[in-house]
Amino acid sequence: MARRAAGLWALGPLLWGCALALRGGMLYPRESPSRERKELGGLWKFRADFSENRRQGFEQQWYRAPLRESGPTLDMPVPSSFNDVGQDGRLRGFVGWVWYEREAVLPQRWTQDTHTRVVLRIGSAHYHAIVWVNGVHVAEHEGGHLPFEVDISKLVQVGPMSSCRITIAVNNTLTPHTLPPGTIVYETDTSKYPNNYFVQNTHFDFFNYAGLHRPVILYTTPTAYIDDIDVTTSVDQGTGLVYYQISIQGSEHFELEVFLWDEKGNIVAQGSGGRGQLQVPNAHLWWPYLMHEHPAYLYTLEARLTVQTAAGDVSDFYLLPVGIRTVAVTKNQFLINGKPFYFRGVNKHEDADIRGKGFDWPLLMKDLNLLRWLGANAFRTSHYPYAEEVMQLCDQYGVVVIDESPGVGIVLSQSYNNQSLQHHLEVMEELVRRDKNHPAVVMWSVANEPASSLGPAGYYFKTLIAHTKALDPSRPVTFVTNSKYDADLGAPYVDVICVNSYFSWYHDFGHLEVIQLQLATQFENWYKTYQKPIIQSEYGADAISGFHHDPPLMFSEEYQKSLLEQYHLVLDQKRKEYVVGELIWNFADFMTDQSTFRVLGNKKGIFTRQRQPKGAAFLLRERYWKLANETGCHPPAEKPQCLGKSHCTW
Ligand code: BDP
Repeated sequence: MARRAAGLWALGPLLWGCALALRGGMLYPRESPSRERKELGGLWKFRADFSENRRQGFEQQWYRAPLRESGPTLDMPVPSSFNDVGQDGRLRGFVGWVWYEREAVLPQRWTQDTHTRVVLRIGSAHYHAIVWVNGVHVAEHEGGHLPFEVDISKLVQVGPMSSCRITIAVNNTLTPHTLPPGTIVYETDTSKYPNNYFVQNTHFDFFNYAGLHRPVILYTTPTAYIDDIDVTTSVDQGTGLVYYQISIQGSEHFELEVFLWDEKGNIVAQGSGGRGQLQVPNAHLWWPYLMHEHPAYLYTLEARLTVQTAAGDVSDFYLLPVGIRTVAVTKNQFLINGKPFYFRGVNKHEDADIRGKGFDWPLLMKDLNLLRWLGANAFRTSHYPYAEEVMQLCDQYGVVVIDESPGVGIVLSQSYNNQSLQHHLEVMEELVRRDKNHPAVVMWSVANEPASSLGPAGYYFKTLIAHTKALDPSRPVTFVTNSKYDADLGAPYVDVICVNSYFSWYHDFGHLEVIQLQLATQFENWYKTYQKPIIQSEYGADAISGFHHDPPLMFSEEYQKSLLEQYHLVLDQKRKEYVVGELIWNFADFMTDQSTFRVLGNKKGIFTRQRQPKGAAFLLRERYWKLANETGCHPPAEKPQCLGKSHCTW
């Protein structure tokens, strides 16, 4: 990796070429004069393998011939979770292998020009995926939230063929060594359960939606191509410094030119070679929403590769958005571009009616518009990495992101062994590889509420956090803890402490009057022990939209509002000292497993699952705009009404 700018937390040496063990880059497939892309969205053929051992598909080799030849198929939309699309209850809770298949028609040039590389990229397949092209096994990937890809040129460039059959088998089973972990429990009491009866148990609070959740894309590059770009930035007296490192595959002899374009289309800096530094005098910095009248300024780094071949010059072009900004942490502040930044925001889930965790543009825009309406400037990708398209939009709108791994629900002692740690390290590598260039991402979160008091947890988290810092010394690292765990083994190693607490919800039911005392004690204890900035990374209460009761009772909209108000009183004191942010749990109601604790899901949203506001949304909106105004609110010129520089609203 390229040299990353040092922040104040970066006590260790800066690492040049700190190696990701992963091979190859994971640049987002963008069109350019040398690259084409074809999205394979729409209806795929689908079948769940209901056989007892769930292995009939492998035994009968369903990938060898079109899926319809081995039995009946359903039409399944991609991207989408498969669970809520149909009327079959068995499919909703299905555990095991499901099979997807799609024929893709390829442009003739892709199949005939052997200087073209054809790549198949799967944005997210939850959880374990195996891929065949025309019946040939091409890839396998573990992990439900990060992309993987494979070069399929050799398979599609074999004759006058213009289509290819893509088969993807996806298994949603979670084990103690997956992320998130889970267990399969066989019930053997035949007086209570049928033969071979098993259930999937998990220790997290969201529904284990599965399927092809994000776009499946075919794209091309020349055979000599730009494989990865790594950009970090810093600022020296108004001059923006952009460090880049570019890796090339397919040729040892090449020329590489680099141009940095501003938003008006002017070249402001240029360089050459695989590694270098660009200087941008009077740089426009990337600022979060409402912190500057032109937030989220993005330059474009254009990499131009030229390779001389017997057949003439071959070029590859890649355009990467670049935001110039710095991030640093002191013992009581989080600084963006040297200014104190207070996270006013939400925790989200990728979750909606029908599509489950399937990526959806209208939903993404609606959520972003709601965040801006709230005056929020940040969210945490609780509890797994979100779609790349989400991160791109955050770059464009100035929404700051705490980027979280799927390390949620790690509470079993079996999950604290080398196998699990190794997988967690790899997932962090995949996450950093994918998201390292997003200016919106200001911090990595390695886990949420693990059982850190278990013996081997100390070594596990020390290693994990150190590894993440080594992968990316330019960003702070956090670990989200829950005040209910008294021994916390992650906190000594992180840069920022993120604490979740549910006072007057999971205990002291209905007693809103204890919140102020308990919350103040929570903050004081953490700060006294660690002297690090603290984010209230979760707090909230369930409210069923339309349930009212005054004086406030649990589950009413009034209770949710009053609980937030009590938290805010303490946050308003502590943010003057060392609390650097507050993230409500949750942005919207979301689906969970069924239990007596949940009424058609978790209802702690300030919006319903359909994104309609509860009373708490208006409360939070007032608060967030007030906080924004306090620090001198800068509404983007064309957007909210501004009543003078220091008073604006949406
Ligand atoms: C927190 C978890 C979150 C849950 C929330 C809740 O981090 O995933 O959804 O509790 O219970 O502890 O609502």
